[in-house]
Amino acid sequence: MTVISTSLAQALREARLVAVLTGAGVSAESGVPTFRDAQTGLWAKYDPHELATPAAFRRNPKLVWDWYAERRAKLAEVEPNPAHHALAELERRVPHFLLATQNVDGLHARAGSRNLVELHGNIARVKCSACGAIAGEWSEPASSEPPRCSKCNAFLRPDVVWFYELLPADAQIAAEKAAHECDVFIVAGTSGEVYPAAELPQRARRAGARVVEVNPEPTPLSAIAHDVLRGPAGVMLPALVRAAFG
Ligand code: BJW
Ligand code: ZN
Repeated sequence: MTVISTSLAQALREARLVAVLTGAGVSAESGVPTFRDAQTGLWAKYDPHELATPAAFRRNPKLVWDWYAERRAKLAEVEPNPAHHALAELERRVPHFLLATQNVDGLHARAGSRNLVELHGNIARVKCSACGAIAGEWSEPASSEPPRCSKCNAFLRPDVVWFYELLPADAQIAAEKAAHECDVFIVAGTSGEVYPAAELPQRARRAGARVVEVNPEPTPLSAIAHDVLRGPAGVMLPALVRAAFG
């Protein structure tokens, strides 16, 4: 496990703006499966193109709806872990902070993160697949087919971002601005394989930020990180906040 350098602790203490990008690995210790991890990942069992694309939903709305309903039900049983809490604590310790998450599980907000953007949406919300009307939060059990929009009668779908879809513009703009302006950029628990989120640490690096990766495994982003903390986020993020702020 990596030791946190005094220079990294000092950089965090002196940072005016800290930006963070998180991925599924940050929720792994809460018991939420990641996407690409070989044994436990969601896509060890399912083909993403069967489930996380607009075409997949058009082809088989019930299959896709049920997959999300099942994940939503499991999320009701999990809690934020020390990684989520450490990021909420870091936000309280630095002058300016933005957390951009690819996670749709809502655990950062539940841990108390405030300046938070959800790049890939939120699994708790549903919207119309045709007119886009937001139908609010959904907690009903799976039914024989997906529910229908009250305005146009098309199927409702989870308010998440599938492959080939644009990210919510306000979230993406806020994340890009923070990447350009931050002093320290922390990228935690993501394989760095999905764009445009994976561009954020690269943009931060080009703009002069100190880039810190937290991940037990190497990723394509390891090469651009100034500091690589090789360990679970639930251990390394609390250690990082402790090293900087005691
Ligand atoms: C731990 C840990 C612990 C484990 N502690 N760490 C070719 C065809 C089609 C599209 C493209 C293409 N080439 C490029 C594209 C663009 C595409 C893309 O990037 N594809 C790549 C796969 C190549 N991107 C898009 O389509 C995006 N939209 C877009 O670009 O629009 C413009 C466009 C329009 C038209 C055509 C093309 C482009 C949208 C991307 C949306 C991604 N959506 C998903 C599903 C969300 C809903 C849901 O939850 O079901 O988002 S996919 C999935 O991947 C999910 C995640 O947020 C995202 C990232 O995954 P993440 O979080 O990194 O998880 P993993 O599992 O990959 O990694 C976990 C990591 O944790 C690992 O590194 C572990 O080591 C680590 N770890 N334990 C710390 N304890
Ligand atoms: Zn509608």
